[in-house]
Amino acid sequence: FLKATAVATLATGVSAVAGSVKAQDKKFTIALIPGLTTDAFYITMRKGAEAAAKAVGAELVFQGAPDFNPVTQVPVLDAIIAKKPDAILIAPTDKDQLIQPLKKAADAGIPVITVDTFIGTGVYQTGKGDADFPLSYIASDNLLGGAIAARALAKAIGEKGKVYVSNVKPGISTTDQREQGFKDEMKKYPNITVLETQYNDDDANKAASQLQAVYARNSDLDGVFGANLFSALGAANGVQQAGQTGKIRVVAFDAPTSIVDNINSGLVDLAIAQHPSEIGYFGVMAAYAHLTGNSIPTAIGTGFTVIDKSNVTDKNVAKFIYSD
Ligand code: T6T
Repeated sequence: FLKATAVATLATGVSAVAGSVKAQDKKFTIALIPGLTTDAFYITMRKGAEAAAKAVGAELVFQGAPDFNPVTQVPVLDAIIAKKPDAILIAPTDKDQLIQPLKKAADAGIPVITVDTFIGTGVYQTGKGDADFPLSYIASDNLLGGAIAARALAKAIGEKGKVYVSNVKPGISTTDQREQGFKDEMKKYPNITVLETQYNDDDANKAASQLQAVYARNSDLDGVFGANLFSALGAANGVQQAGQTGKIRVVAFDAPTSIVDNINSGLVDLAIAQHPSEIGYFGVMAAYAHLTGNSIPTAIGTGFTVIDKSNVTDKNVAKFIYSD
């Protein structure tokens, strides 16, 4: 009799546990819409997101456009909304133009979290304005990144001379903030002139031609800040094509694999590596926490690793080089 009771209790216990596991274990589908698909930054972000999805048993859907442009990103977003995922993580390609398209997702009851870039002011859940509805913003501190770049470039050129920012286009929260952080910090260097920003539309070839054009107009050009992967890559190529390696100094945002050679050759002084994998990981974790009834922070800041000749071979640094 005793034995039978024990078995019955055990059996009840097991089914209770199985029941609760089942209730919590709904397989969530989390969509990640990058700024563009063919960018080592977002490829690396996807890896972090996949790792987190695996850890919580969620399915990750990664879908994006081939270029960094609201015109191509919005249709991808619409297609994702139509599939009704449990949550959307997105790097909005414009601060304003993605507000209404994302509002459609929120109105359809799909939680929205922005990763890397933000909409509106990037301050969410305030109850104010038309762009506070995303639950969280998970990204690097781009103002700080711009300031780090300015200090590094100022140091490289001996705190005097002419520099400019090679940037994507206005309206992107990340690159706007990097430029702002850079220019604010440069105000501390009275002997440095910051020339007009050159916008390349995320096209490295255009950034390379612009470098040569700026140099043609300013034979005393001392440095350039490449405010994202393609801007930096292109500006560095432009410096090399102009035969100015080591003379026109380059500070790069982002760290694709090619940055290693460029640092070793002296073409690039320093690269500010973001931690895209961390952004993806915490993006999925934040979505999962929300979906399972937990509150989440409205902003999560991720780190940087500054890479230069002195540490590029250190494996704790090299691990932040982006995946191809
Ligand atoms: O710099 C990243 C990202 O942070 C930015 O928003 C857009 O450009 C990159 O994806 C690099 O290409």
